Amino acid sequence: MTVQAEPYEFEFDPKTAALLIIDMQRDFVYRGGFGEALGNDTSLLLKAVPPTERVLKAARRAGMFVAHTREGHRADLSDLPRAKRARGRLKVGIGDPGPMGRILVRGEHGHDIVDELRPMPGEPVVDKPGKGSFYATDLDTILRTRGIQQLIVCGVTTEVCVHTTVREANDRGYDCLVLEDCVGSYFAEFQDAGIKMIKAQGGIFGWVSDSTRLLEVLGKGQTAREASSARG
Ligand code: C5J
Repeated sequence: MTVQAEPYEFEFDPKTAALLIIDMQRDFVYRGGFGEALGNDTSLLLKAVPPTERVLKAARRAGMFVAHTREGHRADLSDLPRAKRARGRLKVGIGDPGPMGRILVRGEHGHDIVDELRPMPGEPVVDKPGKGSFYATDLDTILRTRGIQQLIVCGVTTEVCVHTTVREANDRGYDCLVLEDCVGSYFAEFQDAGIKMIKAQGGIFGWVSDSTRLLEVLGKGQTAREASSARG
C-alpha cells in the first residue's frame, strides 16, 4: 500500500506494519487529569483522539498488528529515577494522589488508556518508565517476533514521548509514519516544530501524513480483499 506523505510517499505492507499508539492515557488527555493540573490545555491532545480512533478501527479491520504504550511506574516507585521524580519541583508529582488516582502509577485510573482507544485482547500494552517506548521495555522483541518493520505512529505528546519513540525506532531500523492529526502537544509551536523535524532532510526520522490519507488506502485495501475473498 502507498500513502501520500511527506517528504515522499510511504509504502507499507499491513502484514509487516504495526499501528503504535503512544501514551493516550486519561491523565494526559482528559480534562481533570494530571496534564490539566499542570496548567496545560488538554483540548490540544483530546482532538487527536477521534482521528486515532478511526485509524485504530481501520487498522483492526485490515488485520494490522496494534500495540499500545503507557508511561508510568510501579506502585512502590522503585523504577522511578530520583531525577524524574524531582524534576519540575512539582507540588503534586508522580506517585502522589492526583485527580484520577496516584499520578502515573500503574493500575490507577488516570494511568490507563482513554476509553475511546481501549486495547482489544491480543493487542500488547507496553508499560514504560521513560519517554521512549523502547527504553526498558520488551517492545522491540514484540515487534521483531511479529516481523514488524514499519510503524504507523499516533499518540501524545508529539515532542516528548512520540518524538523519543520515533527516534529510538529509527535507530533500530524501523520506518515510521507519523499521522499529524493523531498526535498532540500541549504547545502548538512544539506540535508544528515536532512534525517538521521528523520529515526534514529527506525524512531524517521518518514520514508524516494524516488519518485521512491513511484511511483512504486502508479502506481501498479492505475493498480489494473483500472482492478477492468474494471471488473465492
Ligand atoms: C510526557 C508523554 N509529556 N507521554 N509524556 O511527559 O509525552
